[in-house]
Amino acid sequence: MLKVISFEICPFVQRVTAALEARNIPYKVEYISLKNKPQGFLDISPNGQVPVLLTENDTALFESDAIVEYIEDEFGPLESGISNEERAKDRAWSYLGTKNYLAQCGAMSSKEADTFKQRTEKLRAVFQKMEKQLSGDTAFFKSEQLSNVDIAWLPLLHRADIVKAHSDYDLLCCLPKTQAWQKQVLSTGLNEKSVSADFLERFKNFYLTNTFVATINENDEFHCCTSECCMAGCCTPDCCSTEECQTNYCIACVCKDDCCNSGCCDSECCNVDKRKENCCTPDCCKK
Ligand SMILES: N[C@@H](CCC(=O)N[C@@H](CS)C(=O)NCC(=O)O)C(=O)O
Repeated sequence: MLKVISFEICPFVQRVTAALEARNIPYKVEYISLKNKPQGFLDISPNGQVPVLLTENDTALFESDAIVEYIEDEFGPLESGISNEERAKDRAWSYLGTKNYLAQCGAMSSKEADTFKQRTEKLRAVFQKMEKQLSGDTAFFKSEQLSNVDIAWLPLLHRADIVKAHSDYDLLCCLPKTQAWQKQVLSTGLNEKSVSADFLERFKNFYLTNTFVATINENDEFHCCTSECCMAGCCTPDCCSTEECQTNYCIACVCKDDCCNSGCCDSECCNVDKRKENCCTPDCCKK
């Protein structure tokens, strides 16, 4: 049987186990300590990192990208009839997610507000790209069928969900299509099937204890504006009081244009497209 050498809260491992779970492929898991790596592990893992997949032939595969591609080659794709171009695009969107696993770990581990802010702004910029890419008309990334991209982003979406449930911080604030996608991906149950039974406890001990994110409360600037205007991806005049503009993600994080960074929008920002992307509404616009 396949064996995954693992560390309980590693997102790269979770991507691999989710790819196996999505195909119903049986596997065993061996957990190791990353602080005290066993020599047997170091002998088969050239980068000294998990995941390592031991195949049926006892061949050790490392690097999660390569392992996931092996799983697809060996056990078949999640979707059939994918062209080479589409596969390349899917890989690129997958990599955009996986290259940000460590950014999310870093943001969640931040001890200070400033560090947290810098790190989450970078991470949110990636989620904003996803928000533009999602059509909003399909359950999963491209269609009604789960794809490699959904699996690659699952660890990010899963962790964002746990953080939101246990602190007052929503990484996906004001990103309604990404939120809907998160819900669909998590509704598959793959998030829970792909981690250990004590994952939540370990995750909370590591990321939600003595970290800045754990201290966020409903009154501070990191709290998401959950009013309907914000959830619609655009703010109404009610949201756009100067104070709201400065303190809510509703404005602060969604608007990236110079005109918007001033806290409110000028008339040039207020064409229909910009309004969809940003928080500009005619009523909040100053000439
Ligand atoms: N590029 C690697 C990254 C894997 C990785 O960063 N694993 C972490 C745990 S999440 C690790 O093993 N860290 C121990 C170390 O780097 O010494 C992959 O995609 O497999």
